Amino acid sequence: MGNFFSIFRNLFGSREMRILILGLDGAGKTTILYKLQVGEVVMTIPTIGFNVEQVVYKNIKFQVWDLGGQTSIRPYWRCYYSNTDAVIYVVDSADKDRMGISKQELISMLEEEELKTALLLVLANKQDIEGALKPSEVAETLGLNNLRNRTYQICKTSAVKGEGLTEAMDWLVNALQNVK
Ligand SMILES: Nc1nc2c(ncn2[C@@H]2O[C@H](COP(=O)(O)OP(=O)(O)OP(=O)(O)O)[C@@H](O)[C@H]2O)c(=O)[nH]1
Ligand SMILES: [Mg+2]
Repeated sequence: MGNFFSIFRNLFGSREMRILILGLDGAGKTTILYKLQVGEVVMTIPTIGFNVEQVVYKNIKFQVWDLGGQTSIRPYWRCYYSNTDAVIYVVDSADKDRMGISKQELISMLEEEELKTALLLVLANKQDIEGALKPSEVAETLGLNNLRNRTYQICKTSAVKGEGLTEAMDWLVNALQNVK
């Protein structure tokens, strides 16, 4: 029966994709979520716990989980890993001091068994800030070149200006369709 239903679901493409948005506090996760959902920049406060919203993009339904990134909240990220199709990992490209911590959190997340097949979209966010690291520099600092057995992409974004999000989501939609 399970198989029958999954074939059915795939045929109609109606399964919601489960996406996690992760990254350090202040990276811009909640801003990105609402920019995707309502197309507007919403005033945010630090997320204590999580926000979950449905986002429809190119006829695909995404259930997007935006988890708070503060140090005390990060240990709870793993409670949300099961059945995740993709992780959007958001980096504040201007926060050079914490790039190392961001890398550590990314690596320990990717080591989790439950995320073994999840796609990875890294957003080098806050590109509008002068002196922000370029996407290639963010990729290098995070060690993305060393990733093995992982479908990933890095995209530059400015959530407040709404730049780069379409390109990033297009990559995600394509990549998700390819693994179906
Ligand atoms: N300049 C600039 N500021 C941004 C950008 N994206 C988000 N911000 C600002 O960064 C601050 C933090 O954004 P949030 O979206 O709340 O960050 P968060 O990742 O959800 O943080 P936590 O909920 O604490 O984990 C807010 O003041 C945003 O307006 C961007 O692309 N450029
Ligand atoms: Mg938030």
